[in-house]
This record gives sequence, structure tokens and C-alpha cells, in this order.
Amino acid sequence: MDAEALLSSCYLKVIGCVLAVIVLVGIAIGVIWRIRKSRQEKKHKDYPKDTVVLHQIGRAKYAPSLSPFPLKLETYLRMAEIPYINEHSMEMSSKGKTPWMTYNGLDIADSEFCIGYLTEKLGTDMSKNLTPEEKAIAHAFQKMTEESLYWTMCYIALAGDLTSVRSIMPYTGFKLWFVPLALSSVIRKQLWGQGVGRHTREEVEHIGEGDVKALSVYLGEKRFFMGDEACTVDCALCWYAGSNGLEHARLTT
Ligand SMILES: N[C@@H](CCC(=O)N[C@@H](CS)C(=O)NCC(=O)O)C(=O)O
Repeated sequence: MDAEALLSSCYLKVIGCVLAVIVLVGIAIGVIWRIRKSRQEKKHKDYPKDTVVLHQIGRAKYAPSLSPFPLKLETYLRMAEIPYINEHSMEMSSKGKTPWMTYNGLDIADSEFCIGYLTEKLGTDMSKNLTPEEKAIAHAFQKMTEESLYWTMCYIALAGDLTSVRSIMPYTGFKLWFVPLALSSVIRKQLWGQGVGRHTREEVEHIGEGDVKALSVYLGEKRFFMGDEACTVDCALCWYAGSNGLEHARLTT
């Protein structure tokens, strides 16, 4: 066999191998996708009717959740007395976030859309007694907390030294070392995109303190955030005032 024929036979073998690998990877992805889909379908079939299945990550060491958004949704379900079960896993929603819920076979992503759906479907509006002006105030404070204070908390807990956050995670061994590290890498990218990650720690603390001060002044001596009765905004704020928020504050000041 001359050099040219040898080269072209090698070339054909390489192309053959590459094609075989592509086909095998395609088959593997297809099989994994089908298994996951059929598992999800099976799971959905097993869910009880008219019961919310709350998909969220596992419990924290000192609080129901390490994350504000699952706790917000779970608090709403409890306050509105909606039957629910927890499905603790790392499975994220179709939007790549936690929490999400399944209700009578329908998957809904995002705590706010879950609450909106249930409020409309079941008539469980926890804020129905507020005036339009009070609703606007509650809305503004909730957005400040979820879109500003939340990120300052992420920066302080997860963008630097991870010793503090490790001490409130319910893990041991390799998982306790790895999970905060992986989380930190995701959160750092998000913080940079959101903008808070571009500030110094002192500047971030200044922003966070401003938000906490505003919440504290408005709450004053009231029993709940908007008065004597608990409403939807309390579900969104309770994480920051609860044991986990305080634990973060204690550990980081
Ligand atoms: N707007 C969403 C926010 C949910 C959210 O940010 N969840 C965080 C946990 S606190 C998350 O899933 N982060 C994972 C990621 O972004 O990759 C909601 O209200 O549900």
C-alpha cells in the first residue's frame, strides 16, 4: 500500500470513529432523557390530587430552608392552609431555579408565579384586606428585599470566605466542602451580572444596611409588616427576619 492509500484509510478510520462516538453520545443522551421523562411522569402520576407538591432543596441546619424563595412559598402554603407535600431534591425548575411546584399535573416555576396561580385558582389572597396604596407599599418592599437585599446577602455569604456559610449547612465531609464551593462559583457569576458583585464589601454592606433599616423603620412596632394581619409580603420577608437571616447577620458582622 502506498503512502497516499495508507493516509486515506487512516483518515476514513478517524472519521468512522468520530461518527460512531457522535452516534453513541446521541443514543446515551436520548436514553437518559427518556428515563428522566418517564421518572417524572411516574412521579406526577403518584402525586395526590388537589395537593401542591413543593419542589425545593433540602432543609437547612437551623431553619426550614437555606434559601429565601422556597421558604416564602412554603410559608404561603401554610398561611393559606393549602394542602402540600415537600419533594426535597436538587432538581431545578424549567427556568433553572428553585423552588417550583406541581399542582394537579401542572408544573409551575418561580415562587411568585406559584403564589399568583394558587391565589387565583383557590381564592387564597392573603393580601385582600389591603388598600391599593398598602398593596403598592408591600409590593415595593418585597421587590427591594428580593432584588436588592437578597443579592447583598448572597455576596456576603457566598462570594468570599465560605467558613460561615459552611457552619449553617446540613452537610458533612466532601459534600460540606464541595456544595458551598460550587454554589459560590455560580453566585459569583450572577453577582457580577446583577452588578452587586462589582462593589467592594464595604459598599455592599452599606446597600444591605440601607435595605434592612428601611424594613425595620416601616415594620416599627407592628405585629406583621402591614399591620395586625399577616399577608403575602410577610411570606417573602420572613426568611430575612427568621433564624437563617439572623444567622447570616450574626456570622457576618
Ligand atoms: N424569582 C425566583 C427566584 C428563585 C431563586 O433565585 N432561587 C435561587 C435559590 S435562592 C436559585 O435557584 N439559584 C440557583 C441558580 O440560580 O442557579 C423565585 O421567586 O422563585
